[in-house]
Parts: sequence; structure tokens; C-alpha cells
Amino acid sequence: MITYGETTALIVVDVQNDFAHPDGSLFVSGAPRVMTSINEQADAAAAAGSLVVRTQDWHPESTPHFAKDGGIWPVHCVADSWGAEFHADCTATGPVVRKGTNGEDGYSGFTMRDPTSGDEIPTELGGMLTAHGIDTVVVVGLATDYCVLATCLDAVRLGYETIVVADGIAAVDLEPGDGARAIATMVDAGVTVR
Ligand code: VGL
Ligand code: ZN
Repeated sequence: MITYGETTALIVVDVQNDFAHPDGSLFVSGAPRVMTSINEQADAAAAAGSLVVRTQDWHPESTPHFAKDGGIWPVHCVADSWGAEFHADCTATGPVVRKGTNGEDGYSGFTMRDPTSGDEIPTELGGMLTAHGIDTVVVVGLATDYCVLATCLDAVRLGYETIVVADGIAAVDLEPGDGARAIATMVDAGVTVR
């Protein structure tokens, strides 16, 4: 188990019905399998008094992210829908960072992209970690090859010691091997896999 302390934060990425529930529109088949590990990390972090932040994919009904609007994804995690709610089995509590509330695109918990200008816009996550004096982040959640990958790469770029929990993440795997390749990319960038 990872040792949680005052300067370590757990980031629980997108454990929402559309990804984590079998009835979800973008169900990640490995999600039920990793819930136990996600909850172990959440419980350990909470017991140590560490900051736990939950991210939420939070899309408008139309966004270039969705296949019907020119993107690649089925409609998922629409603001205030059942699919956008956290999965009931996840025990993590703590502040929530929503990505895409104004129609921004992108996968990272730290940054979003304005879909028209392409500008990078920070979410509240970076400021939240700074305010708590965080130097190390532990990342679990969904999905390995999209939001976990992007969040971990941003965390390294922003100077955080970054640990991803191997049995607390699951991949979409649009192409077989995407999850494994994402893990290799994280390792190359300096992420520690536990
Ligand atoms: C995600 C695909 C589309 C994710 C979000 O949370 O990894 N994947 N939107
Ligand atoms: Zn999305």
C-alpha cells in the first residue's frame, strides 16, 4: 500500500456510471475489476487525512467530443445525467473537479481545451493541489488510455511526483494494446507504476 501523508493527494479519475457501470454508454469492461483497488486507495488516503480529489467528465449534450458532432465517442457523461454520476460502489469522497462544464474538450484533470480556439484552459485541480502543498499525486480510475494517461502526463509536466496504481486503472482499448501502450508512455514520462 502507498503511504499517504500531508503532501500526497489521491486523484480518482472519472469513476462515473457511463464508464464504470455495465449499463453505461462507454462502459470500460475492466472497471468492475478495479473498483476494489480504487476503494482501497480512497480509504487509505482518507484514513491518513490526505486530500482526495475526484474528477468528473462533464459534457454538454453536443460537443465535438461526441461522434454525432464530429468526434469519436458515443454520447457520455452529459452534465447532470445518470451517466455522469459517480458510480455508487466507489467509496471516494472529497472535492470534485469537473472537466468540460463550458463545452471544453480534453482528457486531463488539469487542463481542458477550448473547442473553437484550441486554447488550453486550466481546471481547478492545479490550484487545489497548490493550496494544499501537495508534491506527490497518486492516480487511479478510468480510463487508462485517455483521462488517466492525460492526467498523469500533466502531473509530471507540472512537477508532481506521480504514481499510478496498476490494479486501480482500466483501459477503453479501442485498439487492443492501447492500455499497455499508455502505461509505457507514462513510464517513459517519469510516472511510477505501483
Ligand atoms: C474518457 C473517453 C472519453 C476518460 C473521457 O475518462 O478516459 N474517455 N471521455
Ligand atoms: Zn468524455
